[in-house]
Amino acid sequence: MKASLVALVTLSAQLAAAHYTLPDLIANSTTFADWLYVRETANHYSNGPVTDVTSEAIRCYELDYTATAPATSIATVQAGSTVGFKGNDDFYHPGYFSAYMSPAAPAANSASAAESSTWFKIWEDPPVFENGALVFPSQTIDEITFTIPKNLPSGQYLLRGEQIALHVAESYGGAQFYIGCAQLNVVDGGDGTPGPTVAFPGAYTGYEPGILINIYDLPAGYTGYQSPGPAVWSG
Ligand SMILES: *[C@@H]1O[C@H](CO)[C@@H](O)[C@H](O)[C@H]1NC(C)=O
Ligand SMILES: [Cu+2]
Repeated sequence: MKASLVALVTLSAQLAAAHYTLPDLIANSTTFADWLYVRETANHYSNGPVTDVTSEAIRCYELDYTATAPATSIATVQAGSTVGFKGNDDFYHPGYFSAYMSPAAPAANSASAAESSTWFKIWEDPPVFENGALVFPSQTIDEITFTIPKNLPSGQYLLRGEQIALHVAESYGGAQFYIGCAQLNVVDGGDGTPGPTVAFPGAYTGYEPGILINIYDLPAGYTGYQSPGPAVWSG
C-alpha cells in the first residue's frame, strides 16, 4: 500500500510537470520576467490547460478577470519586429502552435478589451504529415517566436500565444489549450487591414479536425493536418 501511494504521488508529480504556462514575453531579443507583460493565468500554479473552448478562459485564461489586466504592464514593440513567448518548461506535448492578435480598446491593460470578433492569426507552426504520420513541432523547445506583421496599424493590442496539445484529443474536450496573452503597444506600424477575425470564445467549436483528432490512429485517407481557426494574416 505504501509503495502504491509512492507510485501515485510520483505519477501526479509527473503529470503536473508535464504541463506548462507561457509567462514570459520575448521582445527586442530579451526574455522579460514572468507575468510582467503577460497577463497572469489561472494555471500559474497548477500549469493545467483550458479544455472548454466555449469558456471565457479560452481567451486569455486570466487569474482574475477584473484585476489581472490592469496589474500587467504594456510592452512597446515595433511592427515588423520579432516577439514571442517563453514557457516555464519545455512544450512537452505534441500539438499545434499559433499566435493571434487583437486591437485592445480602450487599452491593452483593460479587462474588457478584445471580447468581440477582433482576433486575427499572425503565425502558426502546424504538424506536418509525412510517411503516414503527423510530425510535430519540436517538443524540446520552451519558446516560440514570430514577427509582428509590418503593415499592422500602430496601437494597443493583445498578443495571444497558444499551443493546442493533441496527445489525448481523440475525444471531445480532450485537446489541451495552453494560452498566454501579452499586452502590447505597437509602434511604427502600417496601414494593413488584418483579417479574417474571430472571437474567443467562438473561434473553435472543439469538433474541428485539427482539435478532435486521434494523432496516433489517423483516419483512413488522411491527407494532412487542418489548422483550426482562421487563416494566417501575414500583412
Ligand atoms: C523595444 O525597443 C523599442 C525601440 O528601441 C523601445 O521603444 C521599446 O520600449 C522596447 N520594448 C521593450 C519591451 O523593452
Ligand atoms: Cu500536460
